[in-house]
Amino acid sequence: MKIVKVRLHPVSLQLKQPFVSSHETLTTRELTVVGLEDEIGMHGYGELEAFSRPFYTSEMQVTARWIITEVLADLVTDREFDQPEELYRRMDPVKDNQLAKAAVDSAVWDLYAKRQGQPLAQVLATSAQTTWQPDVPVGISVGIQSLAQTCQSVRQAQAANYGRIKLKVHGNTDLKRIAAVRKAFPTTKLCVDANGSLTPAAALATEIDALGLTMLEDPFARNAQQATANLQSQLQTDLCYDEPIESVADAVRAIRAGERRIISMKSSVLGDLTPALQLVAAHRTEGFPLWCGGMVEGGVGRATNLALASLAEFAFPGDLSATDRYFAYDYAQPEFQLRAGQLQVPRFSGNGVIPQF
Ligand code: OSB
Ligand code: MG
Repeated sequence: MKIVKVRLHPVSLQLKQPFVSSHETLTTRELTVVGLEDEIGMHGYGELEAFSRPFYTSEMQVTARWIITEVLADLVTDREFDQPEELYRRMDPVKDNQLAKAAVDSAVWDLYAKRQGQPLAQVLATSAQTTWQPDVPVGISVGIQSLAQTCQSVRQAQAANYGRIKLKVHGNTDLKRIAAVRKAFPTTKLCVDANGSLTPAAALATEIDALGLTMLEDPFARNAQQATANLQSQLQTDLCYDEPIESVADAVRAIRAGERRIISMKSSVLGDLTPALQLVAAHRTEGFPLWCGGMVEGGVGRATNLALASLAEFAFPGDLSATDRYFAYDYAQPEFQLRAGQLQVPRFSGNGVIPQF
């Protein structure tokens, strides 16, 4: 098969409520859908997950769109290929720019699955020699807000049967808010994501352990590897890396160095499904627990992530909440609805959603 045309479709989704992390406040999710057309007129779609500003990653929507139209499109067009991996190798000469590559790669996988008449989840499971489940337990990420609002969000998440509740935190002093949430919900399983906002301090490990968390994601800035390894060695609580994992090698190195015990995989940050499957393979040999992170995706990105998170290797529910947790309206149909804490992998071929532009 071969790609004959690459198209970019910018979309903008209004968040129902601002989503606050220690990096930025999101009120609008600007996205780009990459549409590929092949030689027999079939289409594949992938989502560009960069944000509008370079606070979470150095890539932004505007820079990544440029990389795709001016560089990547040419590399993948009019080249015969049998497997997505072959086309992915065509992008190797381009340094970094993983989110841009990921948008193209996930569109290639969608197209490849459609050509086979199979759901993306099935095609990924075959490629990774594993199994997938049609109903995937999912978790919710709760942004930074007041204590009362946080408690209300936890209550709502429990009522909706989310399988994992993750609270964003900003800085050491904000851990007091988490301690108060813990007091209000003594037995609820809670995770915390600091997005690198904590600073090493004498009593930090004790304070964190007292919260009784399932895991703490990204305590320190991403280059603070030694501080993270020291913290992990003092903690009962498992640390999880999200932001420092930009490659399979990063994950394996950090596990072996004892910096953390759990990996949150963002397939778009890795460069998408081709490297994501390599991380699944690394998980098998290294044995670290793996789960699927989120980037406040629109419909196509959510569908891609859900296919990945449906693989048997994912140990915890991913940050893959229902469409209506963030958006009143999504550009892709069908939207994802939560049933008993699970999202259903669409039964159609490819990633299973149809974007409407
Ligand atoms: O750090 O996991 C993160 C959202 C945007 C950028 C980074 C992160 C997040 C989330 C939300 O935590 C995940 C989601 O629900 O998509
Ligand atoms: Mg995170």
